[in-house]
Amino acid sequence: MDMHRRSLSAPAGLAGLGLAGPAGAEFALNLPPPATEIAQRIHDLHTLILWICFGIFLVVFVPMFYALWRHRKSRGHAAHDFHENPRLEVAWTVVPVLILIGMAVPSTSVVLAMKDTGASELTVKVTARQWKWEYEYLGTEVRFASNLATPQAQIENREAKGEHYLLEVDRPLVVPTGSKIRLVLTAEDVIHAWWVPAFGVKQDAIPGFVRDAWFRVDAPGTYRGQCAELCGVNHAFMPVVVEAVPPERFAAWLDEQKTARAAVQAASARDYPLAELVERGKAVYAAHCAACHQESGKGLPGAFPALDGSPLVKGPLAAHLAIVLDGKPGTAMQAFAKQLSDLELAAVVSYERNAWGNKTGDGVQPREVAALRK
Ligand code: HEC
Ligand SMILES: [Cu+2]
Repeated sequence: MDMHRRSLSAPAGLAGLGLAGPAGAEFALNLPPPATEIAQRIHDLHTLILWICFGIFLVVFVPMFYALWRHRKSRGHAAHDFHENPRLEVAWTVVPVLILIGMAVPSTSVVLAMKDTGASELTVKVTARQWKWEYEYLGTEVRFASNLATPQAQIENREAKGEHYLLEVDRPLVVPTGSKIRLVLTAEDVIHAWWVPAFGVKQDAIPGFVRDAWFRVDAPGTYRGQCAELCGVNHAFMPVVVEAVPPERFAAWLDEQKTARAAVQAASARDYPLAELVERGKAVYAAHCAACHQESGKGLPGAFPALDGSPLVKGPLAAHLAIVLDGKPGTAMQAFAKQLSDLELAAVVSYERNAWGNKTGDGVQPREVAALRK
């Protein structure tokens, strides 16, 4: 099936107009190339409605401008003085009604198809948080967070921006090609929206509600999108990346996740020297905490507290662990107990206690974190 051929692509010459800035090569007047049947149908609907609008435009404006020009005053035209023409009035009511019905029928059919999440082969629960997506493959133990992977140095213009600037993550959502994937979406803090333009999916994730959406991709590849609901200062930093792989590779990937999970559990079962915990914690901090508390540990005054020099971080372990595990309800500080492994939690807490100017010289072992979970 060639879905792309039928699409109306913008004349290539437009890209050379210099309107497009750095993304010039991608500048196009149309929707992005569809990768799913629904996206193709949305695309076709959009094209159909555009042509209908264009037809109406011609029918209304061509005679109007012609009449204005033809019957202009300078030619000595006097206005006709007629009123009420039942035939004409019925026609200009009935014709638009028919046009509207002609538009409503295909639109409704596309909307119904978009909402039909039945008979799906795989369900992934998507939980949105400030500012990352969490994916849980229902019926399996596989569950992970997907964080922005663009280096901070690119964001702060200390390095050149990469090809997928702000559209890259550490762990993409992996799905099999050719299967109907159902997403059930919710959020833990504010409203976010999961959006992948090539799939024709844009669904709000709302705290306290579960919404669903679906897609089926046929071509293996990497598809990118973004959060599409303004969700706080780092709204621009929670991209969506989906990797569609052939079913055999998907099955192998699922197995790898199980093995990796067992390895994480095994890794959490022993003690580590403090230096190693701090070293590991630095990476966990960069991936999960630095977006708010900053790499420097200085936070952002008024929004995110500094951890460098924080009495809570330098104080008794129990209170420090408690806020990292359970978060602080009603604030952006989320509970990390379910998001991170015992080892990651032990590492990040040990790191905070020994990074920057915090030189407590103490740390916490994974088994101590495990004990707190019960
Ligand atoms: C989405 C933003 C965000 C992320 C990500 C985040 N925090 Fe926080 N954190 C906050 C906010 C906001 C507070 C202040 C809560 C309050 O009002 O007391 C806070 C408070 C804290 C405190 C208490 C500091 C003090 O002096 O009271 C610690 C410790 C902490 N965070 C550790 C972490 C760790 C460790 C991580 C990563 C695993 C992390 N945070 C990730 C937003 C965040
Ligand atoms: Cu968001």
